[in-house]
Amino acid sequence: MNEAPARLAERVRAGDVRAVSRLITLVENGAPEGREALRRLEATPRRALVVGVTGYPGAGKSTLLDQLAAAYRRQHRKVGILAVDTSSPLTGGAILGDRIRMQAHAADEGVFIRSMATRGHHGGLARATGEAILVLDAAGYDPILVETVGVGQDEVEVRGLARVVVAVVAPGLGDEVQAMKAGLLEVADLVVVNKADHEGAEAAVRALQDWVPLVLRTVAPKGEGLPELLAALDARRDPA
Ligand SMILES: Nc1nc2c(ncn2[C@@H]2O[C@H](COP(=O)(O)OP(=O)(O)OP(=O)(O)O)[C@@H](O)[C@H]2O)c(=O)[nH]1
Ligand SMILES: [Mg+2]
Repeated sequence: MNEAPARLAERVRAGDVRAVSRLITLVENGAPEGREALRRLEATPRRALVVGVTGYPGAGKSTLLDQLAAAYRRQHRKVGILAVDTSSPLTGGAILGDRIRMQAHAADEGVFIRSMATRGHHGGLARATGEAILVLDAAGYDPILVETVGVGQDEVEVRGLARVVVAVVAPGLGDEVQAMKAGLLEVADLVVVNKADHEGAEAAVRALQDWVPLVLRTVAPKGEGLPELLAALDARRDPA
């Protein structure tokens, strides 16, 4: 009987960052010992608030995640961030970009950041990301923030994984309202009109209010609107 998976699971449960990282890699690669360690974690109660953040490229998802992570750190919570990259031509640069923008948290042991490439496999987001969420949850990360680009199936799959889904749009990125009618709005619990410092933000908010119960405005780099977003997310936590 191989004891390595049991030990790995134990280290994950103890919050060992390297074990978390290693297990996610094993699971991504479909390694049997990864599956075995994961199986041992499945009985761990799921506690984390899982937040899906989706929206079109460049809307400001990563900037917003960065601000959310900073705010949660001030509350002394361990934050997990999964940036899902579908490696489509549209999002090919996402991994590097996310890493660079997240460097502020690189030295912080309380923030775990991982880019996940689903490499275009159908359903890949749900499988690999769902398993990574389980690992982070078992290791005590709460909240777990998952960034996906809302240009395909990803936002639908993230709906199945997240307790709350935030759709991020920006005014002036084209016909975002029409585009959102096509799918993003169906999966979103709330919509954030980011880049509210840009022209057209007010009109975007008004148009969206007809479609979703909650529309917030943010200027992510300045942290404007962040307290309202944090409150909206907290309201969706399960009662303890
Ligand atoms: N003026 C303004 N710029 C912003 C705002 N939020 C983000 N940006 C800028 O918009 C650009 C894109 O922001 P990101 O956070 O990378 O957007 P993203 O949605 O994560 O992009 P992808 O991951 O590539 O889809 C960056 O240059 C940000 O600095 C905002 O509220 N106002
Ligand atoms: Mg991004």
